[in-house]
Amino acid sequence: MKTLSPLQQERLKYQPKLPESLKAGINKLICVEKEKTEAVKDKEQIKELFAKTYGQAIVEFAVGNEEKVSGVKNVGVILSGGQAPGGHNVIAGLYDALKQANKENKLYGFLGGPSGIIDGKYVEFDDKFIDAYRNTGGFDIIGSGRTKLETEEQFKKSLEVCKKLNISAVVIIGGDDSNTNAALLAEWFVKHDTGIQVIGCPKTIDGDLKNDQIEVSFGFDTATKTYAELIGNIQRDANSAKKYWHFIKIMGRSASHVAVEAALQTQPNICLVSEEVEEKKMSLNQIVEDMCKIICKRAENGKNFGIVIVPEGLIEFIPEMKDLISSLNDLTHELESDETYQNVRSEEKFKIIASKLDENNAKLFLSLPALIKAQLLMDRDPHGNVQVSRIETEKLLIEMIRTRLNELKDEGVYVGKFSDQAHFFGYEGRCAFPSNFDADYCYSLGFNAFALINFGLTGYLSSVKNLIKPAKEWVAGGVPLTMMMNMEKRHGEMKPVIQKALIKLDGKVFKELEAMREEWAMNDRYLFPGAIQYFGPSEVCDLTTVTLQIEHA
Ligand code: FBP
Repeated sequence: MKTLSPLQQERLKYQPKLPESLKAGINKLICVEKEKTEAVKDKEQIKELFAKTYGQAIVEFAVGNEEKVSGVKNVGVILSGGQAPGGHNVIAGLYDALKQANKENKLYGFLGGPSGIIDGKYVEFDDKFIDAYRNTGGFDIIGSGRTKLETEEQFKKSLEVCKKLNISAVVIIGGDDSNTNAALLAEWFVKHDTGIQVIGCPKTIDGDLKNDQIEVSFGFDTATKTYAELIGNIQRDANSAKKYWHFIKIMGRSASHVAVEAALQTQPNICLVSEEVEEKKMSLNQIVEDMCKIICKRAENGKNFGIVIVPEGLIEFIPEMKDLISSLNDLTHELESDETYQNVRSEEKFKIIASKLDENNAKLFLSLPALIKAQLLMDRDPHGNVQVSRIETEKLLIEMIRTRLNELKDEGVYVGKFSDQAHFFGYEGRCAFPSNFDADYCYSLGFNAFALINFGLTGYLSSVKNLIKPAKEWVAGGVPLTMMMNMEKRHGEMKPVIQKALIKLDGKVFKELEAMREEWAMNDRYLFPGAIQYFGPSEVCDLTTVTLQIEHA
């Protein structure tokens, strides 16, 4: 029996590229302080909550003249939140830098996400352990979890575990919520004089952890290329059979970056953008009406097929739905311990919920198909987010469109035949082998995280910039986590959190999509990107996403 596929064997040999500065060696680096920072919003509140770590300077690494000697350090690492291709390489980069700095250094991996540090569940890495995971997808090396680190008790337990293992720094690899955890833990460790540092690494396929300093989160490149391959294949099928409208929901919990990037790579007939829906205050009916117009026009031209991309987070951006979901968040939290509610059947639950909503929300809630009502009431994640990956927005749209097209048919406006196929691309892309870009980027982020630790920094996010250039020209450094924070309502309370980066409607990426939409809708301009290439010419294997190219051209 084989234990590794041929591609697995070949990928293990891939040598990730590092920026010039990091390549020079961990003990040769010098740390250059750049400008001091402020929180993006709610400055005074964030400053008060993060009195010890607020306002630090951005840093960049350069190569110095001398080789320094690094003291012995034990570090712990946590994978947090949803899987993203390249997580294993972050750990590999961190491990290699730590061993390069001092062979006596140790790296511990906390098991199952942030709960691992609280419960003291860990492994110690060695060369053999790490080597088996180089350039592989997934987070199975130590597992992941979504535990929110925020209580005094959790912090105290984490401290005990760190003391036991003599750990002086913790690296949290995660998205916006997980790096909010990192910021809180960093602050607590400084406030309690523990001497333990905390560094974050920007992970999430969603691409919404970005700003002037963080050009992209890791995993976005691989996931979008994987979805683009699948969409391209479906486009070929649609164009061959010419009989189905394919509705493809694409993962990305909040912002539409993944959907937009996948659309730029494939040029479908319709790509909804959640941020636009919110900005234009579009109702569900309006969205359906706009889509029906395109479906009718294509039918007039004899085209009863097409491709629609639906961002996973759409439902939360439709103003009326956003309001409803926000009320449902509070209500489901309130009813969590209500045994009568918990034990009744769905239909009864719907009635109880409707009786507690205001008139408009109750009307909207009751008008939704039972499937969607039930999905809207499912458990929130530990951060209070509704689990949009489990809401079948694509099916809701299909159902509403079918009803509307029947009406339009009766009025003689629609002359076609509507047959649909619903798809959800999410888990297909989250654990793919990291692309060359993600393999290099992640390895650099991990290596760089140790550089930040070695300079005694805490409350920083590992940052590698200049990403549309070849890896050797990338710029390594760190960005204070408090710089990205603002106050938001979670579980009914205002909390400090890292602000999500949404699609900017006046930004270059959206403008590019907007300019081409009409053409894509009527004249099929499908692109077929094919599979991610790991070996071969650089123009095919080392391409960055279209988003990065447009944003940083
Ligand atoms: P992160 O923000 O943790 O990176 O989440 C990414 C993500 O893949 C989202 O796109 C998706 O909505 C969510 O995780 C699904 O998570 P889960 O599989 O835990 O339900």
